[in-house]
Amino acid sequence: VDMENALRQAISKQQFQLFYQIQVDTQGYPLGAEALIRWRHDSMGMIPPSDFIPLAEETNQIETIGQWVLETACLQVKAWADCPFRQHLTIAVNVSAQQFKQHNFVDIVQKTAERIGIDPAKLKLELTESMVLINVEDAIAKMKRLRALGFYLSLDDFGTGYSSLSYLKRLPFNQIKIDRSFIVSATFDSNDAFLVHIVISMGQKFGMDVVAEGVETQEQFELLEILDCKAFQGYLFGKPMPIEDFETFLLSLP
Ligand code: G
Ligand code: G
Ligand code: MN
Ligand code: NA
Repeated sequence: VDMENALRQAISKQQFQLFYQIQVDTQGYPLGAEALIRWRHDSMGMIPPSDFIPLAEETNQIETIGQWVLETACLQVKAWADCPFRQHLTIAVNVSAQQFKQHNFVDIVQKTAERIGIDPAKLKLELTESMVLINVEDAIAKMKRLRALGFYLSLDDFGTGYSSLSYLKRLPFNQIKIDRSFIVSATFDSNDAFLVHIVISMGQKFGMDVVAEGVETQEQFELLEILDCKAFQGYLFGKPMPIEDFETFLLSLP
């Protein structure tokens, strides 16, 4: 199969779909969702992003796909903003390195949000450390502009990269997402529990929100609460799901 061409047709064939995974506070109230792309291929069925995002990057399709994700997420933010009880919900989108390095990335995001008419604070852009470190000065400049426009910046997969601490205080993130590898081990490895504790305190000191990713068990959730974590994401609260299911799911929450 010619995956590259199949991918090129995926938007016009309406084969992409965003799945939404809930983020909650300590009380279980919904804060928002992370949008995670899925590709429904004609014959191959559902293809996970790990299997096509790298191909999209290699074949210069990620900007187009990233734009589709951004638009779709903004339209959903807008739909919730117009709906009682849903107005506060945010959506986090994953930005790829190639998208972020575009010279006009900030303009693209700003124009899209403005055209659709959303509050930029409701759109969380998830960046990773590695993509920021490709060109730190350029990244900081873009991040400052995005912050000045009111967008919310999250540092995804925190703890998996290298030079975290020295850069972190220079990078204007609103939020740190603690990588799920630390959450998995925190309940049985006291060193990892301590690392999680340090990241949470550091976030508090720097005025950043902290969200724990990949929370799967009640035990992990309780430990994170003791460590003063205020926001949570993971299978314990909900798996990524299509918007229709997500809307139904929201009705079952406090
Ligand atoms: O559920 P999950 O299999 O969705 O996601 C796997 C990986 O794919 C994660 O690292 C996630 O950040 C990435 N990913 C999911 N959706 C998107 C997207 O819309 N754009 C980009 N660039 N990456 C995504
Ligand atoms: O890399 P990023 O954090 O953007 O991607 C999130 C990935 O983690 C997605 O593939 C998503 O489906 C997955 N995920 C979300 N919650 C859980 C969880 O509780 N456990 C596991 N194993 N994976 C999760
Ligand atoms: Mn993410
Ligand atoms: Na992550």
